[in-house]
Amino acid sequence: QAGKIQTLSDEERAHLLPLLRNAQWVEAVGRDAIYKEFIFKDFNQAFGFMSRVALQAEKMDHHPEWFNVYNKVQITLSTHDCGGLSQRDITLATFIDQASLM
Ligand code: H2B
Repeated sequence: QAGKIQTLSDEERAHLLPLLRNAQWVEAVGRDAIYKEFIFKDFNQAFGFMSRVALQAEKMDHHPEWFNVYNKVQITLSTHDCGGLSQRDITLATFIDQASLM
């Protein structure tokens, strides 16, 4: 995590964005970010998921933008340190998908 974080290159995007799309992540409108909506059985499941993500985000020092109502969690990932999508967002998105299946 040393050095200045950079937004993903065109080459990295060409490779990664289709994989993210397959996992239901979409490119945000009007900004360099990715977005996904998660629906759980109830608030307890949603908040358990958010707790797992929160602990990992703090470990990574990389935090989601998110919105929760009851069983719904909407997440936007972007890296404000570089003003766009970086490898950190990809790493966190991968963790988030795993955490949503627990
Ligand atoms: N989270 C996200 N999503 N993007 C960042 O650039 C970021 C972060 N930077 N969490 C971290 C914290 C930075 O502000 C602190 C000072 O390390």
